[in-house]
Amino acid sequence: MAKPKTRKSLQVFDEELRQFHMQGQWGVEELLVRSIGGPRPKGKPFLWKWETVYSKLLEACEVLPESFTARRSLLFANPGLPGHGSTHTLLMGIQMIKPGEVAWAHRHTMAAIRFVIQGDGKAYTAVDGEICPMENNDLILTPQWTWHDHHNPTDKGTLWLDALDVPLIIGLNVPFYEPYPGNQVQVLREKPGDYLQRRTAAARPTWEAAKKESFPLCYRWKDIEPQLRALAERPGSPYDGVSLEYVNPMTGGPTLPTLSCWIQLLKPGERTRRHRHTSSAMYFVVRGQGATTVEETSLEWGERDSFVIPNWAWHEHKNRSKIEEAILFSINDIPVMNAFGLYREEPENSLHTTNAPQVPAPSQVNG
Ligand code: 1HN
Repeated sequence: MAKPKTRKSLQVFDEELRQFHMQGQWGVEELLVRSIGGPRPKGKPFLWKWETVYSKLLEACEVLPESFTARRSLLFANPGLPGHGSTHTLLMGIQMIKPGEVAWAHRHTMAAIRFVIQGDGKAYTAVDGEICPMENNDLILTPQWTWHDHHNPTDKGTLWLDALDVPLIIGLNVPFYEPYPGNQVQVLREKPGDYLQRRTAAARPTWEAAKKESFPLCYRWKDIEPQLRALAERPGSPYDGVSLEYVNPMTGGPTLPTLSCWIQLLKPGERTRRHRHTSSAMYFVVRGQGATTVEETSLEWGERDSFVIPNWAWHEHKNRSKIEEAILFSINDIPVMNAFGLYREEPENSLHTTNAPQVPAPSQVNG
């Protein structure tokens, strides 16, 4: 008599598949089920106090007396993403170069922005040979694969915020890096702003191929601040106050293909409405005092503090002053989300109005 055939258990079968470097979809299903209602925020809400950052920067000047190819930038490591970045796509830090110092040129596929914290307009970053003077609150772009070095010919330390798309580029496994030949300073153009002005203004040379995204654009605070002020009395966004996105004039889009920069003003006493979105952001407090509540964590901020809002985390901002406005600079990965149709935003309380099935209650039907 033939022995009854015993059915192989799923567990044994899964193990067999593993030996052949295969996996059943049912193993992935769990991941999908966990995503009902959206992703879990990646990383933790966290705040870095300026006092600590600045004192560590001064120490870094002693323990790393010369920077050359490496940068004296203290990076914000999200406590929920060890070794990965400030958010899952962005890396932010504060850099300092000492009087007389030059950080030699290099280039990489990571794109960067600099937001100046302490600069008198004589220190500068050079991008593809273009001299970009650094003055307080100026924004300078270092698009991917452009040569860049930093120069401080003044007698005071120069400080700025670095923000890059490092975790995204590493995640996509497309990092390329090159030090400038001979580990040197790049050949600089003579007149600051000249090259840029002739190529990004209303007319450009016809004998050069038109470029779009790799210009070392500089956004001067003296131009941005009046724009922000001019809109200060408007209601702005209920979620972000009077918030402006820096525009790349060559594309009409965000500053860079992978990251966007915002400047936002919160009126005295203003409290924004809670929402969440699939993009993540890093913030730097330009002016003012307040709190940003991210999920259950209240991040109490003051001037020059930095903080992180992980993606898909509920958050709201509050300006704690009844008299002074607050100004926040931030970077986000919205362009990446938009590029793939993955940007989603959810305002508080919308779950009940948009996602839930609209079934009228029996009393409503009858009455
Ligand atoms: C970088 O190249 C700079 O050039 C600053 O100033 C910070 C952080 C990670 C990777 C590259 C710079 C950086 C960086």
